[in-house]
Amino acid sequence: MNAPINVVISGSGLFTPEQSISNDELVKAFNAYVERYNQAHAAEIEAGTLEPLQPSSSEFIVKASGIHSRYVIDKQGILDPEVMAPQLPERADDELSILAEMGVKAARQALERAGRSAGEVDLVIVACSNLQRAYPAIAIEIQQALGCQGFGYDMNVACSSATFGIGAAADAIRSGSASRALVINPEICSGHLEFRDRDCHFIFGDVATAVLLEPEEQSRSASAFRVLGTHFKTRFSNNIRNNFGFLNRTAPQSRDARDKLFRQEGRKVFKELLPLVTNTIGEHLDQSGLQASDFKRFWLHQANLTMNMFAAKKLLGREPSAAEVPIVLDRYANTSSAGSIIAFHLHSDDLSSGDRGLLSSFGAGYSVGSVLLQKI
Ligand code: CO8
Repeated sequence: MNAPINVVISGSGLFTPEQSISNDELVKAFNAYVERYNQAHAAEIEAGTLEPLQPSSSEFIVKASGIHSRYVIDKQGILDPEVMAPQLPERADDELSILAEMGVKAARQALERAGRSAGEVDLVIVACSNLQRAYPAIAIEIQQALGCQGFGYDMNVACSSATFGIGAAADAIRSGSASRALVINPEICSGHLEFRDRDCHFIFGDVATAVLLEPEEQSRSASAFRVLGTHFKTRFSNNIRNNFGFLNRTAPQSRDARDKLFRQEGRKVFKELLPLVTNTIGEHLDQSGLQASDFKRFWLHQANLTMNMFAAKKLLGREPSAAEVPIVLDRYANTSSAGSIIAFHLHSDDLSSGDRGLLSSFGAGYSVGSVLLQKI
């Protein structure tokens, strides 16, 4: 019998859009929209038949989420009170699609860091929250753009897409169905965010991340992380939901209704998801014969600062240090599946051989992913 294959993450990549929006800029645009809306509906508001919209505030955003700014693909459209959405012109079928373009940039960096060429990759997984079209798969478009071999497919487990994608890629390499895999997470969260809704207008940002996985014995990377194990959990919930889909045209009366964009019950999510996250990670540690204290770093999903600190404290049984739980949501906001990978990409080079780190995602579904890593 062959010895089991150890799989490593041998490179990671990050594409950050050039434009960024501060809380103050976002709130100014939102409040201008609110003022216009309330003026336009003054008679109904006066008559008590319509509730006036309430303004947003930067102080609330920082206090409730820890977010100070977010990167976006199109700042102008989002900040125009008449538009309040990114404006991304459609591209012709023979042009590289925008999601593929971002993914290619992140993937190239992951390949470069791993010292590999695209032609040596034979599996491309695009794992993200919202794909810009039904088919052909963005992964297959990226496979062609990069010049990868083998096959590719898209998958969506919302914020947990990246960790589930890493699990699928590691399994494929171990089973022999692939020899080297790219897992790519292009997230244009601004495209499915309602910037007119003060409960969530501040939550998301745009980005793309990528990781390369390959057998440890083939790795050329000076900074590779062995995948010690993966563990996943899902439990159905409507508390984070987006009803956009190809059947919307079959019910034209509600085609553009609010439920066709992201919406959530933030408080309920907070309360229900946290125990699921800490229990799932706890289970994984137990199965692996390890404890939270055996881990130097926790690259957690980047949705909410309080949530991350609470989860880390629960796992460690003490206050975590800033170095143990790197935070990127302050300037990237919630980038869905990419968040924990950004944290990994920016905060893993300083670890030493033998150090362990835990990558975890949590989000819609509900879905939780836990990936235990060790620097080789
Ligand atoms: N400015 C001022 N006041 C506000 C604002 C605002 N912008 N927004 C709300 N308020 C008010 C509310 O109306 C409320 O007032 P009242 O008490 O009078 O009712 C008060 O402030 C408190 O509101 P909340 O209870 O909503 O505030 P929270 O402290 O709960 O904070 C958060 C809101 C930040 C949303 C918080 O609940 C949170 O982060 N929850 C966890 C969310 C989470 O982790 N979600 C994961 C989802 S991500 C995911 O899975 C990806 C899905 C796919 C990606 C989609 C991309 C678009």
